[in-house]
Formats: sequence, C-alpha cells, structure tokens
Amino acid sequence: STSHLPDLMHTVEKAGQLNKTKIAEGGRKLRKSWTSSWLVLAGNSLMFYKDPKVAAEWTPASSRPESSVDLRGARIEWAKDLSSKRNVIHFRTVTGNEYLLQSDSEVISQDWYQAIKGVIRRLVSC
Ligand code: I3S
Repeated sequence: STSHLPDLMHTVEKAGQLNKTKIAEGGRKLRKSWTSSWLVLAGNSLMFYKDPKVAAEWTPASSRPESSVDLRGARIEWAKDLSSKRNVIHFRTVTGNEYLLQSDSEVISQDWYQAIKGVIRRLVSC
C-alpha cells in the first residue's frame, strides 16, 4: 500500500546520502559492512533507502525503505575508537540495534547529528 506516502511527504525533515554500517543487532555484535545509503528522517523514524542514482530526483514515492528505525529512546554520540574513518556518528536504538553513520564532510555529519539528536530530544518530551 502507498497510503503512508502523503503523510511521509509532509514529514520528511531531512534526506541525504551517508555511509552506513550496522554494528549490532539486538545487542549482538555484527561484522561491519560499510555501504552508501540514502537516509530519510521523518516523524519518529530514521529510514534507510537504497542510494538513488540521481539524488535530486528522489522522492518518498520513488522507492520503499530497505529498513527503518524508531528514534524513541535512541541514543546518539560521536563514535570514538569504533572506526578509523572521520566524522563517524554512533547511533543506538532502544532495541540494541547499533549503526555507524559517516561522511567525509564534517558539515554533513554535523547536520545529521544535530537533526537526529533534535528528533530524539523532541520524542523524550512527548
Ligand atoms: O572495525 P574493523 O574490523 O577495523 O572494521 C573494518 C572492517 O569492517 C573492514 O572490512 P574487512 O573486515 O572485510 O576487512 C572494512 O573494510 C573497514 O572499512 C572497517 O574499518 P573502518 O575503520 O573503515 O570502520
């Protein structure tokens, strides 16, 4: 069904490309596998889409998310000692799923960090 789409289109707060790897599932450590991903921050969720070939042409209707995480109760911090890459965000859901999100651009990483942190804060006070 595509009934969620009109709603999603109104609530997209931020969308863009980041490098991503999941490092834990339900608290169990996973082997890293970095891939380029298209992230969409909307409502209570951070959604991961396949990286579109032409970023400017992306819309919420152009594909379905590959996965999605609930930001309620999530934690975000700058990763220390978890990667040799720079500007790495460490993100953990309440269910113990952990991700590293990274861009070579400090500005892009900072923007995502602030945007995700803002949503998490907003959800705490709900
Ligand atoms: O934490 P690690 O094991 O140093 O992470 C590296 C590995 O995932 C590596 O893959 P292989 O285990 O197949 O060699 C990746 O290529 C590296 O990118 C990972 O390290 P960084 O520092 O890039 O997160």
